[in-house]
Amino acid sequence: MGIRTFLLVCAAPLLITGLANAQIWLEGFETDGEGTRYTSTPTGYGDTTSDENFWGRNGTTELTGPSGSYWYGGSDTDSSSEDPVSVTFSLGIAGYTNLTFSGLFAAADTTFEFGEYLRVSYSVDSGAYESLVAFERNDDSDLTDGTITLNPTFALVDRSITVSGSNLMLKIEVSTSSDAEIVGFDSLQITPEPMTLGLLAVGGLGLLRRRRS
Ligand SMILES: [Ca+2]
Ligand SMILES: [Ca+2]
Repeated sequence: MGIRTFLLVCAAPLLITGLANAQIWLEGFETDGEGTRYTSTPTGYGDTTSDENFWGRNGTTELTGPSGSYWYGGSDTDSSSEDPVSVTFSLGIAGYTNLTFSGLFAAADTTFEFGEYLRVSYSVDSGAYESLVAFERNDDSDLTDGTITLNPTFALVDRSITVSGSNLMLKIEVSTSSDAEIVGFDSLQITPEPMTLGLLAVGGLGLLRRRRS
């Protein structure tokens, strides 16, 4: 084994570990990204220090356990000019096929009515939006996706996305009808799935093998 191959073999695990930790995207709302990192409809409104009638960044402790100080969300959103309200994110995903979406989600422990929700959907290269995760009102007046029931402490939610394209649009839509109905999300992330990394690793080893033969 030549010294160059030896160094490549030594570096491969570090490279793969690095890729495993590499997020394609992270949005934590610690600074205002309206119009640059995301687009809200209507444009984010309300005071970041108030939990009443808002759609945008919020720094209150009405929802607990966000990442950092700020999260994004809303309450009484049907009193705005739009219902549902939404926020969209545009990401470059060229070269990736198996992705994981994850985020922290929470909702104040209150009485939601039927027809109120927090939904996350996605679109690849301007195609139709498809549902990724949908928290809908159940018989107990909570918002749930059937597995995770939202409560005032942020909980981790993740989903796999298989994609083929160069642009991924993520859209979060919310419909609620009172100041007490606060929903929020934070630390939204897209990471490559382990399968993708495994293939990269196999591809890398194949390259080394060819170099050695
Ligand atoms: Ca945050
Ligand atoms: Ca309501």
